[in-house]
Amino acid sequence: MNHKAGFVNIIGNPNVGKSTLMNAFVGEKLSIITSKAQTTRHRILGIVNGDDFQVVLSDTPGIIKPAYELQESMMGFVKSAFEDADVLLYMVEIGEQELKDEAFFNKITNSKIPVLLLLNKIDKSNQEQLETQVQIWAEKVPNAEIFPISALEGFNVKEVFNRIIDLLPESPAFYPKDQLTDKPERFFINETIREKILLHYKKEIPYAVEIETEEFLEEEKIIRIRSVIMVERETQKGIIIGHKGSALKRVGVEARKDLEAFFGKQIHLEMYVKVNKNWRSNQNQLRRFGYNN
Ligand SMILES: Nc1nc2c(ncn2[C@@H]2O[C@H](COP(=O)(O)OP(=O)(O)OP(=O)(O)O)[C@@H](O)[C@H]2O)c(=O)[nH]1
Ligand SMILES: [Mg+2]
Repeated sequence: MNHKAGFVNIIGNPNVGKSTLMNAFVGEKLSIITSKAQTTRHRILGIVNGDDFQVVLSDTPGIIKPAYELQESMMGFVKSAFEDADVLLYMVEIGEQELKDEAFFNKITNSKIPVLLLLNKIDKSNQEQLETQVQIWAEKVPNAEIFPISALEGFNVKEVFNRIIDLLPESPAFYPKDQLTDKPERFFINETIREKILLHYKKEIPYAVEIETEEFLEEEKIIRIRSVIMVERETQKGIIIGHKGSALKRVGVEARKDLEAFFGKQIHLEMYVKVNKNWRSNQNQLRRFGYNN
């Protein structure tokens, strides 16, 4: 049998469920998921391998109008995902009517490559609403095949995957067959900590945070990790730490639990908070954190 392989890139508005779908395809929690917009900041590969196929999925940040350099860079990842896709997965959620950025939307409707429009979160809708939505999107994106799905409950996910395989070109694998992602271990540590911060802090705080893992020491029975939580201002540092360190402690307890599951090993996690003034608008700092594209 001939081997198929290619790039399948997931794009769409913030919070529609892109990362949930990628994790469902891969069967691992590669991307963090929260109910807040702009959870994903990077382009993250999730590779699904079979004997005669390799699907290289890309999870991308939700499309927004950038207000500062970090967000510009996030939109750069989305742009790159248009450039190398063999199949585009354009995800919308029930109730949504438009992609806010017109230029991106035009790229989708004028796409020369196959577009699967995934109408997500149908577990939250009824038949009537679903039919109306399918009609709306069929008119807006006539070049797409529409799949109503629930990434969370796994509804129609297998069907979408089978269609992807149909559409992939014949090609040898791009990555070793035992590889699951392009990101190193430290990336997943940073993301796990950032997820807990998105979950437990309000308003602007999570958006002002970046994590850097300074030390990753794997011993026989334990992995020792030291990570810095960077904030933009002194006042944010106090908020992250909380009264007698209680807020930071909660982040540590929860992140450690997830990391133990991810690595299948005991974890010792040490964290401290540092001010890195206006890092979100500083090109050098952004490059250092992997936002160069
Ligand atoms: N009810 C329902 N909720 C879902 C479904 N898929 C995702 N969600 C929820 O929607 C929220 C956002 O999910 P994510 O996967 O983080 O969305 P995203 O598109 O990656 O978001 P950004 O990275 O911020 O652009 C989370 O609370 C998910 O649990 C679904 O099929 N049904
Ligand atoms: Mg995401």
